[in-house]
Amino acid sequence: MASTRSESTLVSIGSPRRRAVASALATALLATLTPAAPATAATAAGPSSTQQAAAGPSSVRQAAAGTVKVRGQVNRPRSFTMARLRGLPQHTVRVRYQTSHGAEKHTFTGPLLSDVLQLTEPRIDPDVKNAQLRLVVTATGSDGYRAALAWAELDPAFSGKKVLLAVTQDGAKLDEEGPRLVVPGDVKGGRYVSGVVRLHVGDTDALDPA
Ligand SMILES: Nc1nc2c(c(=O)[nH]1)N[C@H]1C(S)=C(S)[C@@H](COP(=O)(O)O)O[C@H]1N2
Ligand SMILES: [Mo]
Repeated sequence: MASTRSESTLVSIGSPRRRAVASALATALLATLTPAAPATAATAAGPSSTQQAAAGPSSVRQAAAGTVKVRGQVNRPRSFTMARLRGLPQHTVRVRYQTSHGAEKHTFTGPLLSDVLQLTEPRIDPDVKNAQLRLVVTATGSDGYRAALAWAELDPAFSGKKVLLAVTQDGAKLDEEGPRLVVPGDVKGGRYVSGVVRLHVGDTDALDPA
């Protein structure tokens, strides 16, 4: 119960993850705009989205959030802006999941994670049977939060589910905090990583070379 209790304690003062993401964004913004200024004002007050919008031009906000780097076992490592993610074929999913603060029900839109990753050309050995099933993908948020998926889970042809890198939640753009991993079918919300800044494609052969 220890982990549940600590999560509940945080929840009692608000939404810890949103605060963490917003706080990281505000700190990055402050560092960009006023490098010498201490971040105490923004972190103590908890920045509102209005304050963030008023803080500077959109180019500054873009630099702080909304760009996803893809690295690892890929032939073409690259970054995706929110605009680029919106330019890919868009899918819509309606999902529900459980959190420490109750049940959540949301509609997300965005590209399939598999479509995003295919553009980076994951290295798959054609001489190994179902080599793609050996791959794992991690998604990391701006707060360092991370969750892993096996390749088969994010391949809609395999799992039958649409795993998204969502750019909207309930019709609202996620441009401020960045895209969100959406894993339909997950009972708990833990893999709905918010503010994704990095995707890593890994080969499990490196973990178990035998
Ligand atoms: N970046 C980031 N994403 C995160 C978390 C986090 O701490 N950081 N918490 C996860 C957990 S444990 C849950 S239950 C859900 C909560 O989703 P909600 O904010 O839509 O309720 O977000 C997930 N995504
Ligand atoms: Mo959670």
